[in-house]
Amino acid sequence: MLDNKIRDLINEQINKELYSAYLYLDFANYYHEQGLDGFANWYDIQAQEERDHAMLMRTYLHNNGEKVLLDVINKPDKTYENTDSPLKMSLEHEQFITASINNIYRIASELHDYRTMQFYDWFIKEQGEEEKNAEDLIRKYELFGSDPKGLYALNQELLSRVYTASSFTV
Ligand code: OFO
Repeated sequence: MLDNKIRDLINEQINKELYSAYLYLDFANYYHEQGLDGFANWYDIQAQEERDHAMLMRTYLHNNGEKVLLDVINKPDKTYENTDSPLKMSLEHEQFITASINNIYRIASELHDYRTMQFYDWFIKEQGEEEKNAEDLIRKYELFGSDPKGLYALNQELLSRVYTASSFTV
């Protein structure tokens, strides 16, 4: 059994991960509409990964005899003014998620909940990678996105991304 505070925070985090999936699907829809299938593919895969994160946390609660409480997932309400708007929003969103996961880790540490800290070690590393990926994409867009050939090449690069399930298990 986990401390109620930790249980509630993990349930909230599951909702945030599912919202992340929803948000990234919305980004993917936008890029499909723009004819940028590579960018759309990138965010389709991001959405799958976010769902996986939610499922890992769900399994963690189950394994610890805790109740999983699914809450309403907010509607993505973003408007995209430019082709790079989702890229910037993605970085901001990942920073928000990192702060949220760090908060769970901090509280687990205060409660001497070493099991939860160990579980979230993987997510802390993952967030570092996701923030870096988001920053790299913004940078590449700044370098190549304004040139049609550059944008085409970047779109092709993102189209080659394939989904691989995480090797992390609970
Ligand atoms: Fe769930 O990995 Fe980022 O947000």
